[in-house]
Amino acid sequence: MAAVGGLRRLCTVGLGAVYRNKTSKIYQYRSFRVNGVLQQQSFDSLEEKPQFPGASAEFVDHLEFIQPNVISGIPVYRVMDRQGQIINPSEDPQLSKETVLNFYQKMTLLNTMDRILYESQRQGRISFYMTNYGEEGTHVGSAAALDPNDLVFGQYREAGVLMFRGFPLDLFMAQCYASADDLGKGRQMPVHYGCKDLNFVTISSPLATQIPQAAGAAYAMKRENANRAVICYFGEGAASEGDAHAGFNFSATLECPLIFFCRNNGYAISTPTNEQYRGDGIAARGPGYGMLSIRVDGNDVFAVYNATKEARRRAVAENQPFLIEAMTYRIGHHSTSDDSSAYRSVDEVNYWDKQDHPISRLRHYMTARGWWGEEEERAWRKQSRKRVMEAFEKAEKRQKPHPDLLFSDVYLEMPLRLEKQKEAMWRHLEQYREHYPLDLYEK
Ligand SMILES: Cc1ncc(C[n+]2csc(CCOP(=O)(O)OP(=O)(O)O)c2C)c(N)n1
Ligand SMILES: [Mg+2]
Repeated sequence: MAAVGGLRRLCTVGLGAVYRNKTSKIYQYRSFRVNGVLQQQSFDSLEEKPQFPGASAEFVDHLEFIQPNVISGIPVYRVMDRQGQIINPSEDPQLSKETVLNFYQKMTLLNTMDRILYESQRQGRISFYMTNYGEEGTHVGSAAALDPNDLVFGQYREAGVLMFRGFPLDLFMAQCYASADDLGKGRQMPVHYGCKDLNFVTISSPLATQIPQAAGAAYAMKRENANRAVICYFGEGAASEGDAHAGFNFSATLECPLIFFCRNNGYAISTPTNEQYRGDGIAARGPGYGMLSIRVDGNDVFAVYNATKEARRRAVAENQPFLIEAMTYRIGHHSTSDDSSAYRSVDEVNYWDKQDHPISRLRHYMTARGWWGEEEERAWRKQSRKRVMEAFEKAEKRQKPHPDLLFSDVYLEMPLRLEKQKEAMWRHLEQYREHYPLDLYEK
């Protein structure tokens, strides 16, 4: 309770303004927000009260440093226990059978796609891959709570969000295989998806760059009065970047309809959270920025759904950012360039894989209602694998994009230096033709 009280106090910090009335007496009005509602308080400047414009506070006459653990032990909101039972019926989102089956099918389809693309990389068919194992609940729960018009900024481990929005398997495969069907025309590394029609901004690997970009986009939406929100996903490691601070602070001060969604999966490549930060995770930082914040169990798809839905509703209604820290676990290696057995134990990974997995939790929920059984599971696994394999075979056989596309889409009119580089590329390809499988590329 003490922590919650502390949070509330910190959330109400605001700015002061000075006015002079007819009798030339100085009055101060301090503005602050309580649960998003603007309040004003006046006081006489001659009183022994702090009047600094940068903080609302009282004077004290004893020296005391604020303990870093003032905000600690932020609770983890959940709806289901590990056996998929609803803990508090009033928190049950009461989604229809059809909706819940769709959640489950998207989570497992993502899992199947991950397995096949991961294996493809191991076989040398694609250059790189990143799996989403263990984080399926954070993707589907949050994506389902948004409006399709809301704009998504991802980090790179949010393929399930794009899948939930309807990005077809063919296009996932086309991107990873850099085929001629890829929306990015084969110019990005695998998993750097983007889709304008689905309001999903193309992934860029430099960590945290999406955070200030999301703040800017949300500010534009607010100014347009567009009734849209932005959601910005990032890892707990990316939250250590300076860009994260810039994005948090801009969105709070400019009061932007933005949901910051941190996937705290325990690791940033080989850096565990206990080396990544001090303090109580990422949610604890929200009050420092004047942001409403919550920590949720990211392996509970309903908790993620409820938290995102409410944050989305209020972000748009009240024009303010929200911070959601979804606690989860990265079951896979960081990427195909990583071997996580070098820095964590098999037992640790097994715990999350076997005992606290978002997919099995949702399955328990469905089984208890008689919505899903062994037979459905077997049929769905077979069908989803077949769909993924078909898309994979199609992408592998498809030609690569025309080499000229290396040079397009950056400038409206191609600068002379790029023209020259393009000519040099073709001269090189002509001269060393036997070394380049040009027949694999579109003409
Ligand atoms: C600016 C920058 N620094 C370093 C890297 C290398 N790098 C790629 S992913 C990563 C870890 C990120 O961890 P986290 O944000 O927790 O996301 P997760 O991979 O756990 O989903 C690092 C250090 C990078 N891409 N960009
Ligand atoms: Mg991480």
